[in-house]
Amino acid sequence: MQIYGHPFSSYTWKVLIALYERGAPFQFMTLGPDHSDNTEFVARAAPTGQFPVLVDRGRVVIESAAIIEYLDLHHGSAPPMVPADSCAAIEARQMDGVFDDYVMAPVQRMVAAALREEAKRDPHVEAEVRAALDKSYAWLDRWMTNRTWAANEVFSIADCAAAPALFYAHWAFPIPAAHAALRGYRARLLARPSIARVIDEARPWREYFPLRGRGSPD
Ligand SMILES: N[C@@H](CCC(=O)N[C@@H](CS)C(=O)NCC(=O)O)C(=O)O
Repeated sequence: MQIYGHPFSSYTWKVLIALYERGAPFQFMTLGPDHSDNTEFVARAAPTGQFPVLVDRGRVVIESAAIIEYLDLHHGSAPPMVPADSCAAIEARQMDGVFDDYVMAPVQRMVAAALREEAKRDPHVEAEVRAALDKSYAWLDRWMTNRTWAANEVFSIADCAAAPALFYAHWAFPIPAAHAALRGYRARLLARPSIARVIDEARPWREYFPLRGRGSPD
């Protein structure tokens, strides 16, 4: 099995965390200017060349959530990242979507704005992203009160999504100290071995994070 991605990419982390949790062996196919054949493959495999992409015995799977569900079915031995019980699966998928759409997406919007040349930057992006994250942080702080993990009190796809989303979001727009439940959850995520591993593997690329001057990653 091959995974195309980049060690610093949030959605690659999401899948790597599931792979490390499940102890599934794989070959990592790094993307970037030094690996143009990998980059060309991904450009054809996914609609906008987004990653990660999984290739397994000729089958190509795109989208981090679908890749994680594929791993549950075919690779590794841990409990599934999307619970087998359909009711529990709804909560896991719900929280996966919350972290992707309401935490990671605003951060990606801010990253894209920061990468644009200054004269072409939309001056409203920062305030809009901050407002979106303020709402998400407050909602998530209430959700995480009296919870250990984001869904069903077991580690799941929701936590795979939460780890990169909260790692980068807090670095760019620190979570207020008053949101103790959310900050505690982020700390729990960062201490989990599968997540500590992706964070460590990404350290060499930290200087490329365009919002790096705004806060502290750890
Ligand atoms: N919905 C996709 C999002 C993937 C995504 O946004 N990946 C980023 C890297 S972290 C990417 O490919 N960015 C470049 C692009 O969209 O062209 C998923 O869940 O896999």
